[in-house]
Amino acid sequence: MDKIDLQKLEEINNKHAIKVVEEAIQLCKPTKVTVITDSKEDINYVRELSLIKGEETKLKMEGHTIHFDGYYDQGRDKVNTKYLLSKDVDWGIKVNSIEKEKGLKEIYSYLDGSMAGKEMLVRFFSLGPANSIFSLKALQITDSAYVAHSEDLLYRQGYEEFKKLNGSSDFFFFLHSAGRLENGVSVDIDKRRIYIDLEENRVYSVNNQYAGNSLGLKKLAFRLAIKKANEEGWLAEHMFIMGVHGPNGRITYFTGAYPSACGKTSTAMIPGQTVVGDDIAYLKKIDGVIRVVNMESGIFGIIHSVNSENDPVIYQALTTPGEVIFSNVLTNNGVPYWGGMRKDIPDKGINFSGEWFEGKKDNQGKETPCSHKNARYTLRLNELNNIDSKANDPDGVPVKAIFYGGRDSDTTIPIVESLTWAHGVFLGATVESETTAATLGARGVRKYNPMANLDFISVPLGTYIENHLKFTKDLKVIPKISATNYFLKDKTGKYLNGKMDKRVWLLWAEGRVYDEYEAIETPVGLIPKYEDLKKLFIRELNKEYTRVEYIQQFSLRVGKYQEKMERMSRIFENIEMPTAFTEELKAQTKRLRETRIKFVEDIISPFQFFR
Ligand code: SPV
Ligand code: MN
Repeated sequence: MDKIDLQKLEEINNKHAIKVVEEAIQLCKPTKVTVITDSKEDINYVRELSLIKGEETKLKMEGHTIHFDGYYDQGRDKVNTKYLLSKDVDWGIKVNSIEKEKGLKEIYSYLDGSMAGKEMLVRFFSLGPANSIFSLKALQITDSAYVAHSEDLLYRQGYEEFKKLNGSSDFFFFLHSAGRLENGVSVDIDKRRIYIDLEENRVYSVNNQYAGNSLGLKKLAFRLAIKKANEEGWLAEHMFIMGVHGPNGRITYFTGAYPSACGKTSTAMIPGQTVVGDDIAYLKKIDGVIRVVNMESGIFGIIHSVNSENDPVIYQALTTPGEVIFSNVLTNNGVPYWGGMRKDIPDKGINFSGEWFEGKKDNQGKETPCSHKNARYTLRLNELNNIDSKANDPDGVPVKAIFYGGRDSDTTIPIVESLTWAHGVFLGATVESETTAATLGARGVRKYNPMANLDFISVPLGTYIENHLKFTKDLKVIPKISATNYFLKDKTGKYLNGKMDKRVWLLWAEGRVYDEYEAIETPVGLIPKYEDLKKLFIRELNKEYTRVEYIQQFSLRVGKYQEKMERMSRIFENIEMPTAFTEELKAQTKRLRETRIKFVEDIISPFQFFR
């Protein structure tokens, strides 16, 4: 490390931070170490370095670049992401772990000398707005300029914030090496490891580049934050945050949790509303009100199907000058293309598989698409014309409503408001979703995913749910919770709802916060009345919403719900859960059974509940 970098490091005046940097240098043996502050020059240096090293390439449009991850490194690696645990734990959910000493030995062996001939970047970030009681600090060390650059778009600078730690060790630490590279891509994928040390608030990641694996601040910091939140009585959630714009200029803040690739970003981007965040939220109780901040400041979003009609705001940002990193899409002549963009796609170019041409097959004989299903864009929220004016407010925004949803083709109705907070927690805790391309492995398999957070929960499930249940204690305003499902299909496999219908569900729930709409009580919760939806569909989407559509979408599929409760009973049978949760499961099951006896039919029209 040269003098200037050393001075930058020493200026933060934190012996713990200096120690971890020293240890990382000894282990990874970089040729050069560069410390990045919050200055424009330093941030620009990272941006340029990524181009010089070829991790990113310039596209035609000003500020746009493209990055490729390895062919086998296109999603989160759940198999090789493990907790380092010194003793066995029973969290009630499957915990992927490795004995700590053994795991450390293994990952140290992969990290040993991993940066020989390379440059180590040392970066400081703030998870949450500056000068905020919500925010945590994070130190990222990486040999990937792409990783450091992405984090610069996605997170807030923290070099100055680190100085405010006053020497404390209360920060997260992430050490990443992309490992051996060929054509700018990690090659030792069989040695890809992501090991999380909850005791030390540290994560080691090696031999990978896909952001969900490599960027410490994304899902790895999230796991550390969940543990911290549970210990301290706040919530770290896989949630968007948005301002829903109701009548007369009223803005009501919502959060919503959805599994990866199940409509979280597209909900936050619904036209006419404003976005605070699209992935990770920190919620705290302040003066009897739940307030929330986006711990990020950018979006790492799925690009598939982003087009001017489905996602006009993002599409605009992706097709105009501004700082954007495209990853794993197709390029031809410096122009990016992706599946579902509704533009003519050239029949050849470069994509995540290398030289691509239409009809190219992988080694299993399957056709390689022009862009990967999990191809992404990375940009700062302030590139978007719908950013909420309070997106960076250190006090956060007040939460009035919460959505939970999964990808469910045959059971849950498009929107249902919970009967109580505890019932809402139950709805969130029993989310099921069909798997997607956001993680490696099979797609379309129904999986239980509590609060859309199964992959990230880092404490016993019972403790995690208890933390939600007791969150309303001493609250002046209790947010309304609703469960949504955007993926309901008819018998022929056709989706029953359009992508923009979310806008109606949001506005209905917004009105419900102020008791402006009546609701129909059903055994699974409170549902909208046809007349209210009809008006909202006309007002918001200029669409005629028919009674037939309403009946198709909002009929209670009692038999299917009962099957779901049977699956839940089996799951929770062996998990230690809070009594209030178990009571909700029992009560839900009983209400469904009674309904079945009373109505006999398997599918009950919403009009039958309304009299
Ligand atoms: C998700 O998969 O939930 C994401 C992208 O937000 S990743 O960074 O891969 O986690
Ligand atoms: Mn996510």
